[in-house]
Amino acid sequence: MTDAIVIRGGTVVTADDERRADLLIVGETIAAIAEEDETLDAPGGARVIDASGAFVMPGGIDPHTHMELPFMGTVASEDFFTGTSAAAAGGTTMAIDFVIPDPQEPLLAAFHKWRGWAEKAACDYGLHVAVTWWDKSVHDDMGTLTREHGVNSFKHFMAYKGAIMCDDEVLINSFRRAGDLGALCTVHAENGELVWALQQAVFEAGITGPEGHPLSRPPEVEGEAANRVIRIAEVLGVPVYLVHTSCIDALEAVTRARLEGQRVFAEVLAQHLVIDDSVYRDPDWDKAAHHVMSPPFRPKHHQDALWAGLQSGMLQTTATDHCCFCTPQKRMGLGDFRKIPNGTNGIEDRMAVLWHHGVRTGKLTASEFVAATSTNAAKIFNIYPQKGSVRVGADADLVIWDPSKRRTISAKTHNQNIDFSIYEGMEVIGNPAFTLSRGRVVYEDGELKTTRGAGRYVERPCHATYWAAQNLRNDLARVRPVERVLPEPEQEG
Ligand code: URQ
Ligand code: ZN
Ligand code: ZN
Repeated sequence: MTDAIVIRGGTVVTADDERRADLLIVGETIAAIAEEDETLDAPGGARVIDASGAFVMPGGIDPHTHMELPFMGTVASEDFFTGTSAAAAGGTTMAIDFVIPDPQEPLLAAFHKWRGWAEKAACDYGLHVAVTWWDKSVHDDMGTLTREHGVNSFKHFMAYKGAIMCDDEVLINSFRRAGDLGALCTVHAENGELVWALQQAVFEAGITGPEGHPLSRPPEVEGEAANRVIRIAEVLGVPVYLVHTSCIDALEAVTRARLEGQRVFAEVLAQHLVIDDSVYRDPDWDKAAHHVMSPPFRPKHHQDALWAGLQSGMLQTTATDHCCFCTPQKRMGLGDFRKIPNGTNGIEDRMAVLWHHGVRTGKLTASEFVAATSTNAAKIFNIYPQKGSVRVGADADLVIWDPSKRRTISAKTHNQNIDFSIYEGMEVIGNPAFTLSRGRVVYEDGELKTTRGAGRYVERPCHATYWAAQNLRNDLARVRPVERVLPEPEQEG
């Protein structure tokens, strides 16, 4: 059996447990998982991979990437092939990217455009679709996308005024529609009107360099939007997922809602856990501009809260928001920080950064690491256990993780198509030895073995619409009767 692989001697780690077990992969799926002390025989012709001393985990799922995104007058330098290849080098075997229609661009047309770009992917991918405007056609396209194209999540940008920003009316229309369809609403929560006003004020005060970027988007701007969108979702009785939760202000809004039983999910980016806002004070304009992304890097004390959010389960997923703009592109903002394309790298480094700073420090167990880098995203976006699990019958998307393998992150050696790294010089201990995508070895001992176009689009079915109904019932039961502040009407004489 030449399409069989036996992974021998490893410790299988899932979001639930860890145990010594051999695996047999036949074709694209996991065919057998041995008992603890059982040695799996390798069928004739099968390849045997020695995983002794290593962990065998579900391949990472990065629920937030932007390959070849047209944005701020340019196009992200990482495309679907190079980006999903770099992902594989870092142990990630699936990315969920974003279709972002221009305002007035039909959602379905944008979806098909992105599908064309993504054909070159090396590993599997999904597509969230952004709702950037509203009319009856958007309402209808959302139905078609859920029924016929395996889209179960719709993105909303509360920032980027004058471009893709949604006002409350669009949020409400879209959230109600998504709730009826059983689809999940995801949100970039920053108050775009405040950002716009602060950008003008900072620029007019003569601050034109990258240091102006964080001044125009303080944590309060994210906290306000996070709270507002969570409240909108609560009243409408729909679940909501906050992407790139970067600060205490937003985390507090998420925590309050979750403690009240509201169905709120939240994501944190690996970079927000380990990089702080001192990067914007780098005297080298380029280095400071490399870190211009939104929400911006925050003062260091926010990191402790974000790690606690992961540990407590208030933050369920980790992502990268991988959106690459090379230095010449960043220099479009020379003299005006408002024009620096927003975005950074990260898809190749997320898992090693989380392992080194999370598992090796004792903040996260290996199982919690698997939950945060793969399984939770698979469950929230409804592709579990096909993805995000180590189970018989699941896709053989796996990473064989060597906890002792050292790497110093550098743009000189990374596989990402970008001329810098926000993690430049960071040593990480714990890296992939092998990565498998649907049963094929795509990364092995430092060498990429990806094939252009081998990745597949993963359809993501909607959750049962009970989410909407259940939430509405919950909320109606929980809505506190408004105290009658008006005097009782005069009793009819
Ligand atoms: O906002 C996003 O998520 C996209 C446009 C990537 N850029 C960024 O700065 N996060
Ligand atoms: Zn965003
Ligand atoms: Zn993004």
